[in-house]
Amino acid sequence: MAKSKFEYVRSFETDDTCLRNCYIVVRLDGRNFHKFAEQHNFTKPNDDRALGLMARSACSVMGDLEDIVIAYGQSDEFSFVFKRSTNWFKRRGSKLVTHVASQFSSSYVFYWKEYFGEQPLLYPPGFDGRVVLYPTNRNLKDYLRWRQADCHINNLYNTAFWTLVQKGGLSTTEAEERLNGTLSADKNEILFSDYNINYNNESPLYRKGTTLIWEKIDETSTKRVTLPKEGEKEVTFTRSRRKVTAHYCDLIGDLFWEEHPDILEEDA
Ligand code: DGT
Ligand code: MG
Ligand code: MG
Ligand code: MG
Ligand code: MG
Repeated sequence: MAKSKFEYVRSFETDDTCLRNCYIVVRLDGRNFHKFAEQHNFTKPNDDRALGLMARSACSVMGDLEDIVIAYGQSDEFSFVFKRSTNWFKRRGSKLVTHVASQFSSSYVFYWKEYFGEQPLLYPPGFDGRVVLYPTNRNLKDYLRWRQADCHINNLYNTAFWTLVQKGGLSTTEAEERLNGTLSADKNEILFSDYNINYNNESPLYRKGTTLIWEKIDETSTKRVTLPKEGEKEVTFTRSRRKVTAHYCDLIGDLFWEEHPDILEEDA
């Protein structure tokens, strides 16, 4: 077909191909979730329904989009790591980030009821997305460690803050003043001495965030079959299937990475 005289406008499109050999990370973050959480009565500091829905939506992204090897989420954010050799959408950054963001957002709405029951979704939530490239395994692991350290710092602060308010009867201003200038050890100490809370016993979902990876799951099922000589017989089948599994584990040490050597490819 002949090209129209308007065809030249295509040349205005810019090339956003992600550099080869790099891991492609797409991070989404809920838009104005401070307000969204208030309006939907999220429990403070952590709402199991909200965190569950985030993870469910991330599972949907992993299942529907190819080549995501690991995802990590906390609060209103989720990061998705594409394997470094991915050629999905010819590594075009805009395609990758928009597909992840739209699949995630529509899943968030689609699965809302499974987590919030009859509580209505008051307006359509949105998520921003960005693309970051990491050239080495060390950089990629440090990226995830950075997000998990952020989870830890925020969750320790929020746990101390809301304990002071909910159990200690302090106003939010007083709680803020009480925590001003405190170090991690001080916050642990406040929780332990004044409220008998051992922070390390708080749910790992809150302290570590959610890590999603692909794992081989052996599924056994039994079927009744009719064999020519033996007649009807019960037979057990074992099938190996790839499934997204959730973990609430430490990513900062080396253990997780040693236990899951298949997640990352060798550095070139
Ligand atoms: P943004 O991202 O610049 O559009 O603005 P926000 O408000 O989304 O800010 P951000 O992403 O830095 O902080 C996440 C907010 O989401 C934070 O205000 C607390 C809220 N949030 C996330 N998870 C929970 C939860 O489980 N419970 C409650 N109460 N709030 C949560
Ligand atoms: Mg933000
Ligand atoms: Mg946000
Ligand atoms: Mg956030
Ligand atoms: Mg199209």
